[in-house]
Order: sequence, then structure tokens, then C-alpha cells
Amino acid sequence: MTATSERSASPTGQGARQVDAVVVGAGFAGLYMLHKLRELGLSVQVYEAGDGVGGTWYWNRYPGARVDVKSVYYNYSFDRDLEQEWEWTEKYPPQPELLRYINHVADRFDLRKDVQLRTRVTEAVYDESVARWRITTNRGDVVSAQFTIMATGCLSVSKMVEIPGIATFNGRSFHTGNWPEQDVDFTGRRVAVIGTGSSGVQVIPLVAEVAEQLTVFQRTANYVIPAHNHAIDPEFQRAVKARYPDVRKANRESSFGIAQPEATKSALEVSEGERNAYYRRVWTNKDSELVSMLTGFTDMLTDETANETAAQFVRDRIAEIVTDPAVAKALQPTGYPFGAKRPCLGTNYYETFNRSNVRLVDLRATPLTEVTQSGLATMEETFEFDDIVYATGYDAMTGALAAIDIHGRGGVSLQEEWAAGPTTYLGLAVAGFPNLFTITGPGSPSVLSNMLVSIEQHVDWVGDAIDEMRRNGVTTMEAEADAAEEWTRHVADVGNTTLYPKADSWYMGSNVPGKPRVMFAYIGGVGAYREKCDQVAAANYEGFTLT
Ligand code: N01
Repeated sequence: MTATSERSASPTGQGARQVDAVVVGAGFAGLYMLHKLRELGLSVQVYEAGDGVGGTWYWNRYPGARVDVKSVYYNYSFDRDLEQEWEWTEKYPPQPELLRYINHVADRFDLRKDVQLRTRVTEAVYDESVARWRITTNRGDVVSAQFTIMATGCLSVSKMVEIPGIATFNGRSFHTGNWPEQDVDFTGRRVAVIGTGSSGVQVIPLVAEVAEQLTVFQRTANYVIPAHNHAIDPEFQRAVKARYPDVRKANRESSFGIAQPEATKSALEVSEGERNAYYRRVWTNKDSELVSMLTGFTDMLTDETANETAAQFVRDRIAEIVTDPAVAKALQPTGYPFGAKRPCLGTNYYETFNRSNVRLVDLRATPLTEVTQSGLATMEETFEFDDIVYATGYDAMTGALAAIDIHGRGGVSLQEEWAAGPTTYLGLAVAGFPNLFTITGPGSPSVLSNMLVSIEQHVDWVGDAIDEMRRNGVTTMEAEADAAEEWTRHVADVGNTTLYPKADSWYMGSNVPGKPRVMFAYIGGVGAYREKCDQVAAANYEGFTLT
């Protein structure tokens, strides 16, 4: 099939430009999707809201931003030369290095020419009469496409605090997920950071080093284990590159997209000494990984008593590090299992609270009530600040899809369809929305995995499906309602066998008032999930209607 780009006189956007596929978002997912579809001979238009490519890694420029999956595993595997030629410099690459990498990929595969930057897709409407999508942007583009692929990211719509006065603050305000391009200097300033999730944990120690005063507003204490970030050992990098095919295979077959030695014992089957020796190794070893804390024993994520042993281990370390016992107590997470909210990697995180210029405010004891012209107010106190940093997270998984007015067959709105929670088939497709695919969509492992592994799996699967369709003269592919309902039930059932529902977290939608409380990601493991997706494809796309 040749690439087409003509004017159409169809009712689906008269005068609309015709392309085979529109991809929304130019992050890791969107760029690879573009590459894949171009290789298959499709004409593709990518729309990206940012001034540059990179998605999450374009917007998350706050001090300390870095990924917490090892660099050698958090990169594309689709091109043998690319994976060999790129040299990582740190165990966990900082945001500027990740952005350089993504830009390198964009140039290397000549991707930019199909990416329109500074453009937000506002509407996607399916026209049954021509079996095509009409995509509209905030810059007046109207394009007609056979396929629409949402590569909109799982954590791309920032959420703010739900208190009045945000706009009245006279100082500078920042959200970690929407950070300005130019450097922000906090030297000598009075700074507030609200939020102690992964972003807060990364930004807090660095702001503390330069600010005159830093006040951290914590609603829920987090489990933070030491990152031990360091310059990458060249020998380690060489060794991984030498056996990349095996490394990738093992990651793809693993639970979280990062292969770990298989646990064989319950945490309760071994002695306290043996258990704590394991936790201590993860805590102290400079090469350990976050996921190791969850995968050392078989029941860390399924048994509360087993989980509590790791939770208590972390609490004990906090008590050792933080010198003021009252502050240590406030920093010790309680009331939810380790790992059921996203645990964090930190560098000098707990140590930062020993600094004389840092104060912790426990919002459980005294909730925020207002943003004032000069700072913040809690139930008990008012504070004056020069800067407020909102590290308050995202409307995860569905926020970016809900931000686009998406209408499927019969004009049905996706937002209304998902009012009680997303129903998807494999997290890839939605009944009633033919030829619409969601990369790392709700109901897939996505955020419960190494995102690069999950992104590549979805892009490859969607690319293969489209290729098959075109070979067989199929024009539309649509998830069947029964298959989607069954899959969504399965996602919930598997979630309910774990401890995830025991925490109020963004995994469960609990961080956004009014959002349905369901398990938004699939915890069945990326290996098992990949097998399921492959089986569906091999069975002539079982659960999909091909027309
Ligand atoms: O967001 P979060 P994040 N009043 O939702 C608090 C990935 N990521 O940007 O827990 C007061 O985790 C909220 O409190 P609570 C990673 O997957 C990865 O930090 O809801 N506080 C919480 O403390 C991560 O999980 C990396 O009670 C409010 C914080 O703000 C995900 O992105 C780095 C509040 C939000 O934490 C999101 O992380 C960064 C309110 N109204 C991000 N609303 C790495 O790879 C929210 N909070 C290292």
C-alpha cells in the first residue's frame, strides 16, 4: 500500500487531509508507533502537544527527575544498532539524558517529518459511513484516518490540589509534570513542596540544598528505598549489550518487565534474620533495583503479614536515619502495604529531613485549606512562600484519553462509556470504537511494568494486527463487548488477589476525587499478558470483530 495524503470530499471531514493513521503523542510510544507504521507503508500523522518530542520525559524536567528502571533496560530494543550504539552514563538516567536519547531516536529514524508539535488533539469522531476517524486539533487541523492510535501516556495529565486560591498566589508556582523549559533557581528562596510521591521524593532533596527554607507538605508517607544511583560501570554496560537478545527475552517474560531471580519461598517461611538480610541487601547494594524489594519472596504482594515484614524493615531504617523522632514517625508509612502505592527510590530523601532549613508538615494532622496570595494555609497555620511546587501527581491511565472528546460508533462518548471505570479488551481496544488502539491503555500491565517493555509489546502487537488486516483486506477491527467485559473482569479479579486494593493510590484511581475506584492496570505480569495477546492474535484475533 502506498502512503496517501490527499484531500477528501467525504462526509468525514470535508476537505480533511487523508492519512492511514493518526498517532496521538510523540513520547516513547508514539515515536515507535510512527516508525512501525511507516515501515508497514502507512501514511501517518503524529500530533504532539509539547514543543518537542519525548512525552513524559519532555514535560518532567524538575530537578532530580530520572527514571527508576536501570538505563540498560529502559530503552528501545527494536533496533539492534541503536541498542548497541547508545552509551548510557548512569545507572538511572536523568531526564536530560532520556530526552537526548529520544531526540536521537527521532533523528536516527527520521521521525520528525511526520510529527506536528505544539498541537493538541481535541476530538476524535468515528464515522461509520466511511469507517474512518475524523481527528480535530486545537490548531484547526482536521484529518481523516483509518486508524487512530492513542499514545497519550499513562501519567500525562497533571492533577492539582483541590483547595481554593491556587490562582491567587503571587509567587511562582510549578507542577512537576509540567515544568518550564528554562532552569528554575530556588537559591535563597522560601519553597513549599506539596506531595511526597516519586516526583516529590526526587525534587525535595535538591530544592533543600539551595532553598533558604523548604516546607514539605505530606499527606501520605511513602516507602522510599535508596536509589544508589552512580555512573554506570562500563563493564556492566558492555556485558548487558553483549547478551541483549537474552536480556530482552528475560525482561519480556518477567512479571514487571525487569527480570529477577524467581522467588521460591514465602517471606514467612524463612527466619526473621534471613528475611531482613535479604531486605538489607536490597537496601544497601549499589546495584540493587526497586523491584527487588517486591520480588524476593513469593507473597510480598499477596499476603499482608509477609508484606508487613518489608514495610517494617523500611520503617526501621527511617527511624535510624531521621534524628527527630517525631519527624521520623510522621515519615514512617503506615496503613497500607509496601508496594500497594508506588514505592519510590530516593537519594538523600530521609536525610533531607535532618537539615535545619527543612520542615515537614503532616497534612493528616492538619489538612491544607487554601492557597493564599502569599503562601498556603492549613487548618492550624498560615505559611509564606516565594515558590510552591505541586508534586501532586496525575489523573493516571485515563486522564489523557478523557481530555480528548472521543466518539465511537453511534456517536457514543468514550468518557461516558467509562464513567464507571474503563472497559477494554487487553487494554488495547474498546468495544464500539473500531480501529482505535490505546498503547499501554487501562487494563494492560503498563504502569506496573518497565514501560519500555510494555510500550514495545503493544506497538508491535498493533502494528502486526494492522499489517494482517491489510494483507487480508480487512478494514475494521473492533473489540467485542463480551470479550472486553470478560477481560476487564479478569483484570479486577487478578487485582483483587493482591494487596493493591488495600491502598488509596493512583493505581486505583483514588487520588482523583470522583474517579471510579477500580484497578486501572493489569497485575498478571507482562510475560503472561504477552502470551495472552499473542494467543489472541494467533487465533485470528479472537474477541475482535474483523470486517
Ligand atoms: O505523583 P503521585 P508523582 N493535597 O500521585 C500528594 C511515576 N514517576 O508525580 O498519596 C495534598 O505518586 C499525594 O498524596 P496521597 C511513578 O509511577 C516515576 O509523584 O494521595 N497532597 C502524593 O504524596 C509515580 O508513581 C518517577 O495522599 C496531595 C503526591 O501528592 C507516578 O509517576 C518519577 C494532594 C502525588 O504523588 C506519579 O508520581 C516521577 C492534595 N490535594 C514519577 N493531591 C521515576 O521513575 C495529591 N497529593 C523515579
